[in-house]
Formats: sequence, structure tokens, C-alpha cells
Amino acid sequence: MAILRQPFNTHLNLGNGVLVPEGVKVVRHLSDMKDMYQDQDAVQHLLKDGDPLIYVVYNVEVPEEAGELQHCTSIVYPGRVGNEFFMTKGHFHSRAGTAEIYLTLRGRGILLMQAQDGRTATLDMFPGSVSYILPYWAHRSINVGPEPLVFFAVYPGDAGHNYGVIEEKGFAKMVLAQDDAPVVVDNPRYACRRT
Ligand code: S6P
Ligand code: ZN
Repeated sequence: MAILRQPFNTHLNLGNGVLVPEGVKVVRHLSDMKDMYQDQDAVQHLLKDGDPLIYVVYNVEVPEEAGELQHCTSIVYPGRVGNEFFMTKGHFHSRAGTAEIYLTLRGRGILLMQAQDGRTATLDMFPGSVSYILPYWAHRSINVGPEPLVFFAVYPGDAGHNYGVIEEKGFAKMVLAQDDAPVVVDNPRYACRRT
């Protein structure tokens, strides 16, 4: 007999982004994404003193099926690797033609996006910003402020995550601190990796 499902609430702490129940928790340290940062000397230096926590995601458990809606909160901690701000790995969706919405609750961030043809776009993330990520665009969130960047995301149930392209090629742009302010610059390693 099929299990009858019931509508359900999850409690979102608007201050720190933690969900109760916390669902499936994903934790990423620097060692999980060390090749994604530009300054490899800075990576090694940081890893010698420990392995900084970069971000945590709390995912409400929902079937990965069409018609469902995945939803989760991400908390990207403040910090830098050299001059590069802490950031998420970034991904396309496995079902690439699926959009996503990010509602920022706390902190300051830059949402870096990239189309399959290499075009890029950025949006500012700030409390109350509702960012629409287009279908077919990869996306990465970068904390450019002094406190945790917290945002709530909703996306199709069967979207999935494709990390491979970004792990291999990176994004065409990167976000660096210049005099403590974020600047979006070309990623010099991106062109090399395309050949
Ligand atoms: C899922 C959505 C976010 C990210 C999260 C971590 O589609 O875009 O929940 O998964 O911010 O980023 P990443 O790139 O490590 O999955
Ligand atoms: Zn996504």
C-alpha cells in the first residue's frame, strides 16, 4: 500500500538560517574544494593551520521527482583564501533547464552565474534580495561581507546537481577583495582550462 504523505512545516531560523529539523546537512571545508581557489600558496597555508569551514547547507528531505520542490538554506561563512572570498563550489543542475530562486536572509554576497556559452552575470545578495537563476545557468554564491551569508533556495524536485563542468573549468570570473571591497575580475585560469 502506498504511504499517504501529509503536508509539513519546517522551521527556518531567520537569524542564522538553520532548519529544524535540519534534514540532510552538507558541510564543505576548504579541503573539499581546494583546487577551486586561485591562490594555491594561500590554500596550503590555511590547511597547515586546520581546515576552515566554508559553508553548510540544510536540505529539507523531499523526493527527487518532477512536481516536487527542493528547498534548503545555505550558510557561507566569511573569510578569504588569499584575496578570494569564501564561496560555494557552484554547479549546473543535472536537468539543466531548471531555474532556482535564492532569498537572502542575512549578510552580503555576490551571486555569480554562467551560461553554457560562457556568458556571465552577477547579482548582489542582501537581506530581502530574491534572485532568479535562469534555467541552463551555473551558479555560485560568494560571501563578500564580514558576517555569514545566509540564503534560502527553492528549485525543482528533479533538478539534481552537476558539479563536473565547474570542477573542471571553473567560472570565467572570480570575486576578489581589493582594499576590502569586492571586485569581479576575469579568472586567468579559465582560458587555460578551456584548451
Ligand atoms: C541547490 C542550490 C543551493 C546550493 C548550495 C551549495 O540547487 O543552488 O542549495 O546547492 O548553496 O552550493 P553547491 O554549489 O556546493 O551545491
Ligand atoms: Zn542550484
